[in-house]
Amino acid sequence: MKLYSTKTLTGGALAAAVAVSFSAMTAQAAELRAWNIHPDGYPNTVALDKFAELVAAKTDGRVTVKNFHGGVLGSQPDAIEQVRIGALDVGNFNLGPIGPIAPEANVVSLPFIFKDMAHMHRVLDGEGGQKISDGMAAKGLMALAWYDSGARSFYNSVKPINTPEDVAGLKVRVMNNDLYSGMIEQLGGNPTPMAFSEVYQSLSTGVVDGAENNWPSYESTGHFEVAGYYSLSQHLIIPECVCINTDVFNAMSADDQAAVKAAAVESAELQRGLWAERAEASRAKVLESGVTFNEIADKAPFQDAMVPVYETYLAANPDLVPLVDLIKNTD
Ligand code: BDP
Repeated sequence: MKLYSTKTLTGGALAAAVAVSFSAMTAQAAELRAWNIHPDGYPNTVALDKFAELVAAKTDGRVTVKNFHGGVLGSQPDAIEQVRIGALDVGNFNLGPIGPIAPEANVVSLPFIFKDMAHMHRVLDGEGGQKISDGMAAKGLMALAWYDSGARSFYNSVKPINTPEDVAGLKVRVMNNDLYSGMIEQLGGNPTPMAFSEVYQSLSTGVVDGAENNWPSYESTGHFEVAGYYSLSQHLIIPECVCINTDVFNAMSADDQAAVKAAAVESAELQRGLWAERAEASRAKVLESGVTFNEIADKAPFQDAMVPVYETYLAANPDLVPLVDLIKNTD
């Protein structure tokens, strides 16, 4: 966070700051620097711009947000660390790469844990969501609101996937998280953790055969141009956060905290609507461009193959058994 005190300002800016400080004894404008991986027009990008607009309006300019879109500030795992240590303030993060840092947040990365998006929302809005955000806040990442990210399915440049045997031998890019590597291994494939920005090139040169993602990211990245088989496995439904450095948030006045939180929640409402529209539009666009699409008639063999992934995770995190049960028992 940049704090502009009168000491660092000169000329007109100094005059303006002094004018402000007459009306508010604690006059300091805080600029939050925010990381986003997605390009212009993507639902998250539009919603983050709305967040910035709302933060400035609701705090009368005491807090502002400067968004850095398109991943220009680096990869997601790096950006998560930067927000944790306070080198950046805010990020729209997928909970996938947060899982290795905050074990509570990792439960959402257990394959097939959510039945559908509505189930995921019910969990996040209840006790489960509270446990997850408490775990994240303790690690320096306070979740202000949750964004949608649809369901992730497999795609590759070789063949349609209908059974776990179809994954066997494929090199599949995954986000940085051992759960995803375990998931691909259990299906007989070769997991390749890799930054999002490197996937297009790796698919086109054959460094990897496939990856997995939702419709909007499959489309926005152009991955559909180089990996033309999309198979509807829907194995992961991972929420995303608008996360702020915990100390930065705690240092704000109660009014500003409430304003920033409300701005994030409002931006999330916008994002969810835009997400639903974009998921449809992206799906239509890639299918029109000739992508070979298949539903998977029987997902049970994929789900059965995940038993060891759950066992390994819960053996390493026995205290999270109740949270996993809570999610499974949420209707
Ligand atoms: C997208 C997420 C983004 C991830 C990306 C990935 O919105 O945060 O970085 O997937 O696969 O769906 O890395």
